[in-house]
Amino acid sequence: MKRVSLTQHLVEEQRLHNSIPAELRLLIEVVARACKTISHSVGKGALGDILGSADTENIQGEVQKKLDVISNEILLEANEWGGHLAAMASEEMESIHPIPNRYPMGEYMLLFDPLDGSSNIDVNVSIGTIFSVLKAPEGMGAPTEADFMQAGSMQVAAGYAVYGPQTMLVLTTGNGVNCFTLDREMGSWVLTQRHMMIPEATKEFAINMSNQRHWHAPVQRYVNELLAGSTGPREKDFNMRWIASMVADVHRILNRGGIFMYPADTRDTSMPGKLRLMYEANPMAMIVEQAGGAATDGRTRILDIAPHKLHQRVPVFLGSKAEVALVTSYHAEQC
Ligand code: AHM
Ligand code: MG
Repeated sequence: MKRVSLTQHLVEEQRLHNSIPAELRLLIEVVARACKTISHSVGKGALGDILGSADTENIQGEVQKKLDVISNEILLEANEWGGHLAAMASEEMESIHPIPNRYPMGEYMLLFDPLDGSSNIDVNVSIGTIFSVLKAPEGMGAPTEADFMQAGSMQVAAGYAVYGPQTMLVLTTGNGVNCFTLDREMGSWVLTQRHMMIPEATKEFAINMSNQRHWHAPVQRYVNELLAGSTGPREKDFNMRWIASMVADVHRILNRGGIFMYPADTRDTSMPGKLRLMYEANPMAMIVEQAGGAATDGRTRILDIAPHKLHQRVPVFLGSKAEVALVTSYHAEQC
């Protein structure tokens, strides 16, 4: 197999589509380098003293794991000095992180969930990093949270790294989705899947079934039909998988087809769903759409949602197009 590195791939994409300005390419490479460092820490586990809680809480009131904090620091430090960014925002930080004055300010803004699937860290199950890149608004002064309030359709790049049996980087800059595997000996990202496309026909779904009694009627209806199997309205048996790490669940769906759901439920109307629009839903929605799939919040295309705050949560339905369309149509019938 001819090895194509991440750098070579980005340079070739730039030539082909003229869609990756040099600044953006460098920014993506810095993020990828940070993911390599995170992967190294993840791989050390107890030997690197990175397991367990950090005795701090994030803005959502969730207890932070040591690795949440370490990964956040790695991404901040790697991206501060390159001159490509105006500001960053992270699931683990209350407010935005403008680039310090000692460094030049660039024209992009980076958002990330540094370590997704935190509950899996201490049990050696796949976790990941999710990121999204926005353009800073024209003529922007000192960056504010308002500058980040752009719909997901404005993203210029999105990706995730999955730290599993292999470390992989899945990336889109708006011209399809490509996957790179980390060559641990060489320390380089090697292109291993070109133009990933989500299979249309599916027999798999991913949802946390323990919340079933709290779901709203459209989700109850959709999942009940899946569970009814070959004698039900769908006339086939479906299988269920839930890794509790969005990165790993979405990665499986990108490869095998299926639908991932984290719906809102009846418990708390002020917290619609668990996942965050800016750090999780938007980048994953861009990747999934670029791979021929779909992503909605049950009613609206995720990439069309106008954000109103940095840490906003949304219900998420994403994956194979026809499945997302069906569960979305059940929500529409409900009104
Ligand atoms: P995190 O960013 O704090 O790790 O939370 C997000 C994760 C997702 O990766 C995953 O899909 C979901 O939370 C799992 O939730 P649950 O514990 O309800 O199964
Ligand atoms: Mg997360």
